[in-house]
Amino acid sequence: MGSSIEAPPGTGRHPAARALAGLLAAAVVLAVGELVSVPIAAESSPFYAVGSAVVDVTPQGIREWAISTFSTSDKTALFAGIAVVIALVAAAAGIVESRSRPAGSVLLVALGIVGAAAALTRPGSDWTWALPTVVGVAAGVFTLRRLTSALDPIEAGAAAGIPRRRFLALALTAAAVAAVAGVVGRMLAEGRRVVAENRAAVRVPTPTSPAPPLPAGADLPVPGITSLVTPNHSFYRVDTALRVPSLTTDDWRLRIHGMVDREVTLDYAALTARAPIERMVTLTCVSNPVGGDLAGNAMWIGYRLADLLTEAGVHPDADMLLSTSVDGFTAGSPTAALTDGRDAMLAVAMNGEPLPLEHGYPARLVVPGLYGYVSATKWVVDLELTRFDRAEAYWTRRGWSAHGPIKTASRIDVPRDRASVPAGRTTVAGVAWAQHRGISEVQVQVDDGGWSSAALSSEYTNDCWRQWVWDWEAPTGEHTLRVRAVDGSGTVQTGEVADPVPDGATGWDSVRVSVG
Ligand SMILES: Nc1nc2c(c(=O)[nH]1)N[C@H]1C(S)=C(S)[C@@H](COP(=O)(O)O)O[C@H]1N2
Ligand SMILES: [Mo]
Repeated sequence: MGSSIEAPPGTGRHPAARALAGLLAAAVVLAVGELVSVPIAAESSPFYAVGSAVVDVTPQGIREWAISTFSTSDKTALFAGIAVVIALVAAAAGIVESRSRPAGSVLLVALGIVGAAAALTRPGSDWTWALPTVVGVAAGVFTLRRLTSALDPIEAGAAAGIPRRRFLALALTAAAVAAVAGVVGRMLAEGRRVVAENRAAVRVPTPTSPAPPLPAGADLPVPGITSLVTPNHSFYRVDTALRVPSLTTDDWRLRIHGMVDREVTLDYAALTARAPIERMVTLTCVSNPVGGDLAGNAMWIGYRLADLLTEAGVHPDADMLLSTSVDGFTAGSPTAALTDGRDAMLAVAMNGEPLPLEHGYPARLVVPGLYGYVSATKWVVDLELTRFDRAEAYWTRRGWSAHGPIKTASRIDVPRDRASVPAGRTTVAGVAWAQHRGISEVQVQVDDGGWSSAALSSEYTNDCWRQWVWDWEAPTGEHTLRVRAVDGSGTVQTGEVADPVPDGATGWDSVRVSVG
């Protein structure tokens, strides 16, 4: 390719090298797309999404022909077919790309639009499913521009040997990037698939201590209000995991050690041979701002931590349980909060399913009344009994408080902030929580008027949130609604405004509405 051949009009020199540049750029698109798809969903990778979309739009007759012609390898044939089309377009993209005429980049972007459209139309997709294609195409265009400009005589210099050396170095780099991204992406996706299969085969234990039945009126059917139970798919997620750890029940072990009489190590079978409890508990993140939605309520099944700690025999001066996840996150919980009779547990199920992978599969801690960062370790594998004056957990090292009891909070769900409502009777509603103390009253204030008591949903347990509803005779004009709760001990939620750092936000949630 070093010898100077006459290039066809409109294309650069070295067409074979340019075609190779296009192929490498496409490999980078697919491999980076594969890697970025891992934390999102396997089906969001551009290659897979296009394949699935092609299957969906292929007329039944052709599909039957493909199945009968390629028998069970019809999927392989399909992917091979797509690969050939991509390779042809990519080679063409390389040939027509030049420094002055980025037509090849435009072709890659066009391929990207097809990939993103396919991903965004997959069932269950959301906007994030476009990211693997978008990031992949950006990396691919960058690769294509670098490689082809190395072949451009203006940039690379006229001497034949120089562009060849430079091009080869760049091409090898692109190939290596594509290979590493592709292999790592495939490996991670495979880990996730293995765990998903393991989870699908896990049986949710039948609680020997089931949750009490829900009283009537515990979940009010008010439009726009937060439902009593948060479905798993909309449960907030907060963690430091760049990718969800892949931990199967076969690999899971829990070690209880430190200031104990006897070290205990459990595998999943030994854990689930114990008596499970079922309890509803509302989790809250310390980072939740006033009025925010980093809180969710679920029915958990798990094993009482107090019992596991008794088996190990906790030393009386061990005031901290330092829990560690398989990916190295740590939380420090006061031993007292785990042994004072509340239903602190090592949970394995959430709302009737094994824990979702994102929520700590196969086992996590749930402690009523403590913020997640000091208690709710997901993918938990290690419990060390220690002391607050000896150990520091993940977020405490980063400036957050060592102790994190949940502060009393209340939120207005309807009307929404800046909503317009017609004058007259309007429903104001929301939720309030003060886990393990319970909510005894919720009060609403209009502008600077007095505080009125809202109606409350029936209390289920004091470990979960409670809905509130207030009927407002709304007068015309601009108004501010405020809410505050009174906890089970009679303490009124403070109106003093504090940031989430270091131990949780305070202040009253408010909305502004225009009535007219
Ligand atoms: N392994 C691990 N567990 C973790 C965290 C984490 O970063 N890693 N974050 C904690 C925090 S800050 C919160 S608020 C809860 C959130 O739990 P969820 O994602 O199931 O809602 O998990 C806790 N458990
Ligand atoms: Mo959190």
